[in-house]
Amino acid sequence: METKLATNLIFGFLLILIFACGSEDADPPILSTAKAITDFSVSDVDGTIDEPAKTITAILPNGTDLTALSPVVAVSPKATVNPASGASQDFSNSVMYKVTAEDGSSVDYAATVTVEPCASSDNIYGFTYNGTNYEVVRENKTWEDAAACAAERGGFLAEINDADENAALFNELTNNASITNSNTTAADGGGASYVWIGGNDIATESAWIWDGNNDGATARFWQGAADGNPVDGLYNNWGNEPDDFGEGQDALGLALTEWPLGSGALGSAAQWNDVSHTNELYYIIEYK
Ligand SMILES: [Ca+2]
Ligand SMILES: [Ca+2]
Ligand SMILES: [Ca+2]
Repeated sequence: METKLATNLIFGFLLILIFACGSEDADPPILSTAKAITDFSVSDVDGTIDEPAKTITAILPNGTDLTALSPVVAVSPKATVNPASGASQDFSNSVMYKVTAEDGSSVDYAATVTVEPCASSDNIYGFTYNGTNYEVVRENKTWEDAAACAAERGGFLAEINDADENAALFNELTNNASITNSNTTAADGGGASYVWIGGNDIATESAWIWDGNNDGATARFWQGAADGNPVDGLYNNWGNEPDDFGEGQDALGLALTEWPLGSGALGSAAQWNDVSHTNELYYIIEYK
């Protein structure tokens, strides 16, 4: 009996020892609560993370398609993120990124991606004439890109409807818009200076239309070359043009100087010339 009692005591002691050791092992591990987005980049542009607000913003170049972007997202150690880093997302609207910590707690970040405007406000001169708002944009674009920017801003390349409007625009361009003429020249326009307005004959040679947002909804104002005719009595202010010179000239420039520059044999400042639509010129936006 004594032997058995001793054995039970030893066994009991061992049990207590094992239990004691075991209970130490069973202490719950400390799980990380860290759940921050620590880095966010999209198309090689670093996003700005506002940690208190749980928002992320990034601005991509004008023209970027926002519907399929794959941001690279870094999160706290042991946390996970959904959508995953590198997963393609549609950023037409903000996208929520849920970060889940090791302990299962989570937080949502709203990621908003926008594109730069097509024109910098530093390069825009706005004015009003006869109740209509206009903007002169001192940035060089092809006629199509200028028309696209006009449309993006809610307007159209200026459509000049009468001599008073032409004179008012020319006055603003030459006296108030801070244009350096040598920054907006067309080599095929006698080396003179021009700004884009909304006319072109891109679709049909010699059929000149107003289509300042390039949407195909048009009004024809001129038919033919320099010896052509106005259509429906609409205003024109051509120099000795249009002549579709050289490789072809399909877009409408309002001249800031005479052309050819220094001679003026073909036209005067404030008149119109057809020049290649691939020239990169300043432009005038009109708003209805
Ligand atoms: Ca107009
Ligand atoms: Ca032409
Ligand atoms: Ca011409």
